[in-house]
Amino acid sequence: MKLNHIGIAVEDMEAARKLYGEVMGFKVGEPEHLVDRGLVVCFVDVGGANVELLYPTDPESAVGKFLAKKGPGIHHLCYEVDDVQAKLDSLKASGVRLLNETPMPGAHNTLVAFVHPKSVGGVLTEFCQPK
Ligand code: CMX
Repeated sequence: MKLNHIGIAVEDMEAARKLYGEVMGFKVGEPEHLVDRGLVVCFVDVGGANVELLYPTDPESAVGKFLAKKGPGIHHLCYEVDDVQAKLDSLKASGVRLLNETPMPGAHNTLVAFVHPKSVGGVLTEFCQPK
């Protein structure tokens, strides 16, 4: 198990890409529009793990609501596992509140699932499995 990415909610994707690329000097990928989730995501290679910039195209999406309530900043952590369904089953058995009972397709050819922040110390937590 390892850290795959840190999701960061941004108010302006182009400004954020410039900040991470030109100003901080990281390798910034191309934005990917996840239409069904009302979201544009963009991965930044920060060495070993990634930063995932998150820009909501829909104010009613999870990230849209987060931005309105808390403003820009860290939105979630994502851990990579070999078998996301097995991880969900074991978390559920331990009493952790799942937001997804079964994994769904995520960005970059992965299967992903989320766990409610209130059941894991206030941090929205995602698990992903490369397909
Ligand atoms: N990190 C920590 N706490 C968070 C949070 C976050 N990102 N988002 C919401 N919360 C907190 C709220 O502040 C609130 O706390 P208080 O009650 O103390 O004010 C509580 O969680 C609200 O919980 P809720 O009423 O059950 O749910 P919301 O409608 O606010 O939705 C959440 C929150 C996490 C359930 C919802 O955003 C969700 O289902 N997220 C998973 C999917 C997601 O975030 N997708 C975008 C990521 C990118 C991708 O899809 O790849």
